[in-house]
Amino acid sequence: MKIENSISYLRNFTLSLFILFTPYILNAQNEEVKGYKSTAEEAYYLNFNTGIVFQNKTEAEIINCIPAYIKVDSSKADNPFNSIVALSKYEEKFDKELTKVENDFEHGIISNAAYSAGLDSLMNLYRTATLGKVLQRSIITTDTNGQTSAIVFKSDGPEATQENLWLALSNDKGVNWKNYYLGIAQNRFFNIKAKQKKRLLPSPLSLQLEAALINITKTPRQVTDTPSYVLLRDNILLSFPIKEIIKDSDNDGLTDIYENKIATNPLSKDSDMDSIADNTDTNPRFGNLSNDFATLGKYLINKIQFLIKSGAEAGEIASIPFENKAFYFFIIEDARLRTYNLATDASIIFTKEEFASYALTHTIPAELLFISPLFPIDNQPNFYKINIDSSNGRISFFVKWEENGWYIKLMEEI
Ligand SMILES: [Ca+2]
Ligand SMILES: [Ca+2]
Ligand SMILES: [Ca+2]
Repeated sequence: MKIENSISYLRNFTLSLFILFTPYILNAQNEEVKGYKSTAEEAYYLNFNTGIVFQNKTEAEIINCIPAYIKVDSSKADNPFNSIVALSKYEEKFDKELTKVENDFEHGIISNAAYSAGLDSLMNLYRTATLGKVLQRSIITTDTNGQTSAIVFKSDGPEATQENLWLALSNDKGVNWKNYYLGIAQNRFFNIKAKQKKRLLPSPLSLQLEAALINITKTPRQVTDTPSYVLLRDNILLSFPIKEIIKDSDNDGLTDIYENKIATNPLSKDSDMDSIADNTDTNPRFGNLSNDFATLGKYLINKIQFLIKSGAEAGEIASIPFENKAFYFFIIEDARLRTYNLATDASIIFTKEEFASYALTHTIPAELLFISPLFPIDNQPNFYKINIDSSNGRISFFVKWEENGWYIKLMEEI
């Protein structure tokens, strides 16, 4: 059993949000649903596109998404493309141990019980072994040059196509570490090679990574599948000046690169001017208001985040962790629902138009969630339908404003 199979095995304990959604959506057309028609909803879906068209880009469009602080040099690399599922040095380490345990079992060297215990212990190590504070299995490459130590690693998302790349940086040879977002994601659209031939820190002032430019043509539906891709350009060397990676122009605790990713203002400590600084604001783009519609928005987002978490696949829905905080991206059509304030996880909210423009210069997640306008139900005052659309289907809520607040009914039991 190869390690990626074992990893898949672990992940298979959980189902993604979308797999959870799908069967219920298919059964959703019950009698009650058919009774509530909305001409506004029908009109909306005449032109609706989930936006997943953003997923595939031409080479020129991909190059347009490469941040300016990254220098791309094709002349200095000589590290042929292998595969996007090639194992890193650290993954290989776990794989080797696993092969040994399997081999010992097959040859009768260890008992059934010892085999199970061996697997458990390896899986536990795989889940927990760290270097600095970084999970070993997430590490792509490491280096030390002078007093500077660096670890480049993938954020701990489960889907191979959505792993944002981070730098753990130490200025005292590995005693203290701080994490910085590198502004790119593994395999979208760079494949950072699992085996780097060149050193990560050619000097204490800059990083370099050997990569290939690829385009994912099909994201896996099942965790056991590997994505399909096309190789656009091999042997590129990416260089990053460290001073650009750590730059925080407005001194709000979020780097310029990170603010670019979450679409906040890198030159303002408080992008939406609601008196909550960007680094603590759980809704840094649309203010935080307390009103009836914000309450409804909050309920819907909480519900979605609960579903994400109960599926234990956080990260699938465009989350990017910042230290201990996850940001989730949502496209919310109804302006009244955008101003909610969550206690814990943060939301990066876009209008559909903003997101279309963002997608031209950023890599975006394979899965997106669109929260529809509140569609008035024909002939019934204060009664609405609202839908959450993704590439895999739609989940709907009935929403009614009553004397004491919102009456909300999930059309599907999940
Ligand atoms: Ca900042
Ligand atoms: Ca800012
Ligand atoms: Ca704010």
